[in-house]
Amino acid sequence: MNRFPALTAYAAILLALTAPLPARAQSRPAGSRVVVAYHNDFSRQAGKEWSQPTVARSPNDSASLLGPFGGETVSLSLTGLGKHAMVRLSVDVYAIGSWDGSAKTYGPDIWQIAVHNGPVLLRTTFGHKDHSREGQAFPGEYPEDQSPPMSGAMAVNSLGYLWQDRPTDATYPLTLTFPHSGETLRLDFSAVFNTLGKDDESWGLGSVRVELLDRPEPLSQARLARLWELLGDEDAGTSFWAMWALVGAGPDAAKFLDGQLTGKLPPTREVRALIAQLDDVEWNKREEASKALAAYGAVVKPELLEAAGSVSLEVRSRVEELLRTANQKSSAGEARRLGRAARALRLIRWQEPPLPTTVPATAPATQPDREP
Ligand SMILES: [Ca+2]
Repeated sequence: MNRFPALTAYAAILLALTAPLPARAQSRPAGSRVVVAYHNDFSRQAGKEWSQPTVARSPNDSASLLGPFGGETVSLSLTGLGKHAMVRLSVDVYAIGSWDGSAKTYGPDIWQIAVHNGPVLLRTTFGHKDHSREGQAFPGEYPEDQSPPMSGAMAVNSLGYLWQDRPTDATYPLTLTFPHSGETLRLDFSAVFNTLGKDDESWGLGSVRVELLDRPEPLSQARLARLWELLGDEDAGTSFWAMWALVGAGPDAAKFLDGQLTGKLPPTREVRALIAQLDDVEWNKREEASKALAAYGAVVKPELLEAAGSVSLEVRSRVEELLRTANQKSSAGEARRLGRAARALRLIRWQEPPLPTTVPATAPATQPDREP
């Protein structure tokens, strides 16, 4: 079983980030001021901060959870947050039942966290080893990343949920730190399953903690450079957690990434215009936009991920194909690095330009709604 590879990678990165500092850097200010804005392990109840405050005990009575939920959106709304620069979200996700990962048959089974009216923080798939021979996107993002089923799981079959009389659950711990300074925060957790029966897959949250940090995590130039290397790591989880370490470093990391990506990023407005053109009434125009986006390669992944939840089946179908093939323009490691770097930049700067309303993860695109 692949229980710990992503955790190991994440631990290695954390270790690298917390290793003793050279003497010159030790004069920097002490750690961030951290305020716990919200914490619930659901052992008692969930309040009106949740759009669906349903709590349960796991069948073997080993854990409490918010849920279980199906293919729906569940929101956490926090208000009166006070002054802060960053939010650190820690959550244990329970994937319950026959999750099929990124499989084309019975899948993909997609799970997502988004900031309402803000960025998609994570759009991934989970797969149970008994159901997902094609693997899953976690620890990474769907559809570009691929890892063995249950990669990054902290525990497997520990909750007592059964699917056709066999134990079928996995627990995924997540910690994501991102810039946020508003008085209110709404997080949308959602899933979309490709499923035959409504009880095939479900999900729950085992623990949710939201902390407010007064500043980003400072990183030395040497550590920024090391994370730049790790962004292109062949292990999807290592690359994924390196991206999140950069996002947690905020403006310093953005400045560093700007330097690395000079001349490589097309104007966002142009990319968004091309994505809008993917839904043109004329097939020729849609094809033209697909080809232009494909030519940019991995650096347009942030915009493609934003469009992956589009209401248009045609756009979703074309975007998923572009995300799948975005790595072909350059070597896999370089493409992964560029895609992650562009995405880190977008996540760091999401509060600067207004973003369109985030839509929940939508049903997977299987058939275009218009024929050529
Ligand atoms: Ca499924």
